Amino acid sequence: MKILVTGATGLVGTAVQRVSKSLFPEYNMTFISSKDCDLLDLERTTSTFKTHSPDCVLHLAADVGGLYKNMNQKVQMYENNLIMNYNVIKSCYHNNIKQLVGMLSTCIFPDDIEYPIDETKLTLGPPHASNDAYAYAKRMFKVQCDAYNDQYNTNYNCVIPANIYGINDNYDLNDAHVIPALIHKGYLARDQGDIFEVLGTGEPLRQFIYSDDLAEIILRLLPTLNQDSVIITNPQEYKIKEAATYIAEAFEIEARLKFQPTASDGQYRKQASVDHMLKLLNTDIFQFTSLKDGIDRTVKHFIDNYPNLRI
Ligand code: NAP
Ligand code: GFB
Repeated sequence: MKILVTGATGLVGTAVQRVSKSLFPEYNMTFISSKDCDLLDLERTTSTFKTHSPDCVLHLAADVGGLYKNMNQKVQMYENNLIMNYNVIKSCYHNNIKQLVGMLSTCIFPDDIEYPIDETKLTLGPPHASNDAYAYAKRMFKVQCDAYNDQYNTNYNCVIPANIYGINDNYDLNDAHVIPALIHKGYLARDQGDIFEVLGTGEPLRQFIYSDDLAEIILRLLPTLNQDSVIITNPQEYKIKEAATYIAEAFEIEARLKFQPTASDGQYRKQASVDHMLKLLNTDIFQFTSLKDGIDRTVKHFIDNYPNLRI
């Protein structure tokens, strides 16, 4: 199976590179980043897909960020993701590529909803205001995939992760997701003897999936994915304060942990069900990396590779 992967240099892209080499040698994988092809350029994207002519495009590339990037850069998050996704779908169809797998996120589901979230609930209401621009761009990806599947009988679908973390993340102090942002802050606090500031109350709940676990599940499901989408995450929920405490312990700065309760908490909860994922995996358990182990591994990689990371 010849698979072309966009977003190769990213958190998930590098995890797919590692995991495919070790666990899925039978897959013929090609990885591209924006240096190989700017997905905002339709002509370039169509010609790149024609050159590789894969059986499947695994579309990981996106303009991605945490709560604060989503609140402060709504225009960029909407336009870049809408255009990239539009170009990828058009280029797949133009080149008669049989399968496309794209990435949504559990944060794009309605905020006011009965938990757990499942794949049928995506359009039951508006997403949380903190990331509505990004969320609607992602929802439009699914609308366009469904339209092609309906009209041209294509096999374009989406996987829907919760919050992902792991090595090679984006650690930008303002734009990153919570775990990489706090790992960067923890590193600086330890070295500069500063307080370790966690924004918000620490009370919101999140499901976190380690990047290599996500990559393994996507690669295991890839050959059987059909037109409906599937939520993929470690189902365990953690308070932000629990994740922050694991990070403080990894840097041995527990005494310096301080919350900034006046800062935004963002969405309080987005608990999603993994029933469909387990059914597709044909199992009732998957051995996920624990949040503590995943954070310890990511902190060690950060310390060993600082500053040659996306900081
Ligand atoms: P990431 O680390 O920020 O990586 C994004 C990738 O997209 C990078 O490799 C980047 O390549 C590429 N990219 C950005 N703009 C591009 C362009 N114009 N043309 C070509 N490539 C471009 O993101 P990630 O965390 O791996 O996310 C992967 C996917 O999972 C995304 O679709 C995201 O929406 C989704 N997702 C992420 C999370 C999360 O918590 N991280 C949660 C749910 C869903 P360059 O480095 O060359 O620019
Ligand atoms: O991962 P995160 O930035 O985004 O997590 P979301 C935000 C939560 O972590 C909020 C707390 O409760 C914040 O108050 N937090 C504490 C921090 N300290 C920090 C910090 O230093 N940086 C950050 N970023 N948060 C995102 C969506 O929502 O979920 C994206 O906006 C994406 O679109 C992602 O889909 C998966 O989990 O709130």
